[in-house]
Amino acid sequence: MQITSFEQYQETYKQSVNEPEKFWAGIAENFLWKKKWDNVLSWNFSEPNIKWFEGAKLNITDNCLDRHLIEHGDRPAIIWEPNDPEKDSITLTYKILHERVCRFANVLKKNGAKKGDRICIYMPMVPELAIAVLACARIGAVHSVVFGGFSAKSIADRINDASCKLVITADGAFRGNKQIQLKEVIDDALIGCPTIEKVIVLTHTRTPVSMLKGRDCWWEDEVKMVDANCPAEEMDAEDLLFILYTSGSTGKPKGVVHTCAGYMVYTGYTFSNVFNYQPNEVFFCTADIGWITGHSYIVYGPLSQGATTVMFEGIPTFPTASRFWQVIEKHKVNILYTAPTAIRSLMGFGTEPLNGIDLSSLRVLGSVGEPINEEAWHWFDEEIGKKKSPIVDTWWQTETGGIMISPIAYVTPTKPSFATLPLPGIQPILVDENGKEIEGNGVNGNLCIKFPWPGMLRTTYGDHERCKLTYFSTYENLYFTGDGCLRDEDGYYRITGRVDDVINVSGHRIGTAEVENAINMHAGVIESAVVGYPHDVKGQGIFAFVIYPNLNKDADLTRKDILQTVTRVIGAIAKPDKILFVSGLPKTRSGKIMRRILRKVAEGDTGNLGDISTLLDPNVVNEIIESSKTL
Ligand code: 6R9
Repeated sequence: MQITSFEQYQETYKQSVNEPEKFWAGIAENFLWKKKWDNVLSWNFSEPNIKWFEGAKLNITDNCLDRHLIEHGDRPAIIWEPNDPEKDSITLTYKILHERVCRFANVLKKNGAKKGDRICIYMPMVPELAIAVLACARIGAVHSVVFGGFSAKSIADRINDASCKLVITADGAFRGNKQIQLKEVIDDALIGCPTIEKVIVLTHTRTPVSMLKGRDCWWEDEVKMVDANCPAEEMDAEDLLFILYTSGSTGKPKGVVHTCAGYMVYTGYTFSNVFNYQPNEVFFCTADIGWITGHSYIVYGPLSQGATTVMFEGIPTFPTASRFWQVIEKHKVNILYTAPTAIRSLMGFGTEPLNGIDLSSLRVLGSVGEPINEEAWHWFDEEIGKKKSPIVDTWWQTETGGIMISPIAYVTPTKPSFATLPLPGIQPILVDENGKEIEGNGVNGNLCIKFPWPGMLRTTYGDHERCKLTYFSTYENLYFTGDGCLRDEDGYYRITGRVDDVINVSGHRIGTAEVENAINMHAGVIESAVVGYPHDVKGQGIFAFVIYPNLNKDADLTRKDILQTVTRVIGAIAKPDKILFVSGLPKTRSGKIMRRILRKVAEGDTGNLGDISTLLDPNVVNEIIESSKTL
């Protein structure tokens, strides 16, 4: 199923559009099924109702583990690199990973988990995280992984939204020279989570934790009490595989739902093609499993293809800015998949951290999460890829399950800052505000997809109407991505960024409304408005305009207080980079905040604010501009 030439890509693409069902059925033949499908696809985008491979029976872990055992049981499945370079890395072969997943799956059963139950996972980037994810899939439980940077309140909201029954966590996590007390955060969260019956805790940082009798147990004790024999649960194609929460335009994060068969086929196919993965190569995706990139391209995609996947616990700059490059040298990484924010941050250290490090194993480079600027693209190409490794700039989303628009390594001619062309099976279209298709090349518009693909979301957990409203109602019969996009003269796509109220900070999606809600919870705050602004390393930074009439402490301390509140409510990842105290916000007569103006102020571009005559009180704008000069 690997495409090896541009002509073959063009042919395959044509076929995939003309006969999508035949195309995807052909791809699905490369996987292991307990029973094959009766029907490849039934769909409509109006409800929406999307079903792929209906009637098929499978378990994704049979595909990620069991099917590799006979021929490749001793091949490394996961190479784990710890935060501290002085500690040993760990290699789990497919045989060992299979054994440990089965054993932990039995632990889950012993603790009352069954098919269909939701399980929250809040863990550091250790092999046990991948094991926990796969063990859920093994027994048909639905995992909901929450990134280690979220607060107790965010975790509680997610646990309650999905009525989770179990939590899997660890005492703590290492991140550079910091430690995060994961169990403590979970204890705080669980005060408000009546559905949780059991908490399984892995020992990792060896920080003291409180263990509640009857509810909490140790991972290490539990695995001793069960055997390692656990046949995979037979799942229907459209049974839920996982929920992953992501931010949108409104205040409340949505639980994006992915199902078993389509997600498996799509992540496996895209992994194998986009990265041109060859047997025995080492693939290193630097994301955290708490995000979709980690789900699809650390765990499921690579493992379903029998690949060796690197899991890195640390951060690119600890203990020094050479760390990423040392990991690549040490494990002879062939394919590196990372984010523009990491590239820009490392670029800031120059080439000195690269001295004496052998990067010659690298063959393919990948980028994901946000638009990659040309400067970062060229640095990546020249300094890391030595101009011999193609860069795949992969555009996709939590909702799409896998990569959608991207070069295929060694197949698609690349162009800096362009995600280039749609993968086979993906039918993008650009539309104007009224939903009218913008045809031809050299055009700009809102990016939509007009035909289903196997990896797409099926619903938002517990609220199908919201899924319909968010993605399928803006434009009739189209999936709306929320991104703006340019199609250039060659028909190449370049993603220009979100057109909704979502900010992309270091590749993490953060809703402006979410941050505003958190700031508004702070005592003394009357109202706030949050916008994104260009940031050299993070891509976008968070700028908050806050009405706080009685500044009785000094402004700096109040700013820090507000940051504390945001950290409590959402997590440290949502902390504004800048807070400006203002006495009013620019509102229209109908009471809507004119964010366009605030964005200009945040960018420092106040020369031409456009028409402000519809504002209730145009004076507010001058005042905001004046005080912004004091920041
Ligand atoms: C995989 C992931 C999705 C949003 C998406 C877009 C931005 C992702 C990009 C990109 C430009 C790329 N995005 N990849 N923008 N070029 N190669 O990141 O999922 O966290 O859901 O974010 O990220 O704005 O809509 P997710």
